[in-house]
Amino acid sequence: MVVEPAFRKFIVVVMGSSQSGITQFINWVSELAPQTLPDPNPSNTLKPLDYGRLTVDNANVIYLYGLSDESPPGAWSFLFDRDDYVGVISLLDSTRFDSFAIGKNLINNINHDIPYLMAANKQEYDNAWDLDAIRIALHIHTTIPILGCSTDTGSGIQDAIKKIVDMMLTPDDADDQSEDETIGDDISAD
Ligand SMILES: Nc1nc2c(ncn2[C@@H]2O[C@H](COP(=O)(O)OP(=O)(O)OP(=O)(O)O)[C@@H](O)[C@H]2O)c(=O)[nH]1
Ligand SMILES: [Mg+2]
Repeated sequence: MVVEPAFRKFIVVVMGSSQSGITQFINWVSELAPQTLPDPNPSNTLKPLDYGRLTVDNANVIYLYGLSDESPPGAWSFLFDRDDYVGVISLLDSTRFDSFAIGKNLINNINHDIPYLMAANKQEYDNAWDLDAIRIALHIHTTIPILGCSTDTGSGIQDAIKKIVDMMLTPDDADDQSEDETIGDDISAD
């Protein structure tokens, strides 16, 4: 008898500063035409979030949600509060130091049992910070992956998705991260 594998739903929240490339990231990965979801609050004052989906196979589907600092995670807390696998990609604009600080502060506001990695976008620019420099500047512990990517060329995006899915499937990594919450020291971009 053939046993069908259990269906798995992966939630990937892509968070970062405005203009870091969140919309392009999600649209690059997603099999759907570009989509957004409206603010769930009655006031509807927040920016809609980007939404996408990637069907890996019959048993594994990745749902992507994009939050920027204009759509703070608090308003979308239901995304992080579910039984599905949840992981976060913190998207940084590698050409802008202020984007690093915002990305890090957004990460500080989520439950650190959730696995996360940093994706340094716009790496193809000559003035892009390299990954080691970003790690040093932000005091990111070596247990947190920092991957380079470009949502213009597509380089590094699949690697980031694969990595965050791996991290969701290996909760021990998340435990390691939670012990390293010191990476979450607030920093300012001035
Ligand atoms: N060269 C280059 N440009 C990029 C890259 N990613 C995004 N951009 C550009 O950066 C700008 C912002 O990209 P978006 O995907 O709209 O970024 P966002 O974070 O969704 O921005 P907002 O929703 O407006 O806050 C656009 O002009 C993109 O074309 C990249 O990897 N390389
Ligand atoms: Mg956008």
